[in-house]
Amino acid sequence: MGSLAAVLRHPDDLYPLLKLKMASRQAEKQIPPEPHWAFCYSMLHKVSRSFALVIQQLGTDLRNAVCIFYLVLRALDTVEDDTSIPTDVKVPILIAFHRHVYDREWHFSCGTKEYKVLMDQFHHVSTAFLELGKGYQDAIEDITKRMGAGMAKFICKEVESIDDYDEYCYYVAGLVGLGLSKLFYASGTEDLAPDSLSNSMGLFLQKTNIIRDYLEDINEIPKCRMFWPREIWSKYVNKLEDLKYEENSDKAVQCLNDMVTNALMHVEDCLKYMSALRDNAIFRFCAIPQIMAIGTLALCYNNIEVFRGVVKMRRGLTAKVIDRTNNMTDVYLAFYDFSNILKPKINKNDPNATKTLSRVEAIQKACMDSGVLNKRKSYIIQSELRYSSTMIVIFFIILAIIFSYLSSTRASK
Ligand code: IN0
Repeated sequence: MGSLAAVLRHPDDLYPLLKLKMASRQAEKQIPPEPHWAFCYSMLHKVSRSFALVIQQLGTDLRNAVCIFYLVLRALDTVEDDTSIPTDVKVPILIAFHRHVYDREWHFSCGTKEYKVLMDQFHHVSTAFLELGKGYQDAIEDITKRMGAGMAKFICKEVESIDDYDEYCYYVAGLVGLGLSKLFYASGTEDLAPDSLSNSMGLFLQKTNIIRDYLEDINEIPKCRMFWPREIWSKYVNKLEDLKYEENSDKAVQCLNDMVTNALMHVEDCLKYMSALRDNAIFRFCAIPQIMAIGTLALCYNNIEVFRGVVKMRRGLTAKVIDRTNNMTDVYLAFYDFSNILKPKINKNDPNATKTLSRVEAIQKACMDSGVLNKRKSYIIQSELRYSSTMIVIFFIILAIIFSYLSSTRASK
């Protein structure tokens, strides 16, 4: 019902939604016949729907490498997240994970739902890993080793300072950026990107997830760890969980805005990274999650709902982003548009208003300096406005028809 109402409110979502549905069906039909690859791709579809779709467009060898990289990282994450595993058992598993991927016999039962299946049947992932080219295997092994060690370091360490926050995000997401850049390079289609830019790509996505998932994470049972740095939240409340209580709404929104402002710092690096990509499939694969992230931040900024429920981009807008992101012009337009949604939400009484505004303006300047913005109107927001006026016209036409029908039936009585 909710999605029907959303489509009625945004009728131009319908076409991209149908296209996405068909692409998703098509991708599910293209699951390879070999049992280990079939397991890996169906697992990928289960744990990440839109990611599984964009991955599908990569060339076969790179696609297989990214699929395995993704599942290995998810498995590592499942071990890190499972609070029922005692630390003295967990730490050696995280540290040795890069060696387990070479061992077809290895498995460790943990996690829940689809992640439990992934862990129980991890031999399919290692069998597929062993079929990848050496360049891909080395990149996955290296990143898994560094990430496992970083996760182990943070098992007993709280995220206190902003430096800790950046360091934690580097281990769990920045390294994913470094690894993907290595895989793209190994595929022979891209130059090796500078580590600092690859890191920013991961940090921007991960910080957005950490902001968006505040309520889900704080309410998790058994208690999970939180990643909002004390250096930020302690300016507003005494305990991180106090942000969710109604009496602290003003402070909560100010803290949220501080977190969003911190995440925005990575945008210029991300634009630089994407503008250097040559291969169209790799470009789309990288750009779609980035646009989703800036869209999510624009939605979360100054929004108390982050502390009350789920704040996510509607499915139709996601479908539009997937459908309409094809080149750097689209990326600049989307970043410009979403910053324009965020900008008027900046309240001059917010303690970080000046900082936020200068970050937003720096992003808009980077988009403007690309020289492509004047050439085309935005694809996301302009069309939203156009369609909402279309909807008003349609509404009045329907009203006129009903009115004339009622008047004619009354006249005939
Ligand atoms: C990712 C990233 C990802 C994709 C493309 C390029 C990247 C460059 C640098 C770093 C990460 C990059 O994308 C996924 C996106 C994803 O999974 N989206 C979910 C939706 C959601 O809201 O979570 C979906 O269902 O589609 C991502 O978030 N991460 C990720 C993990 C592994 C790989 Cl190989 C690529 C997770 C993270 C922690 C942000 C890096």
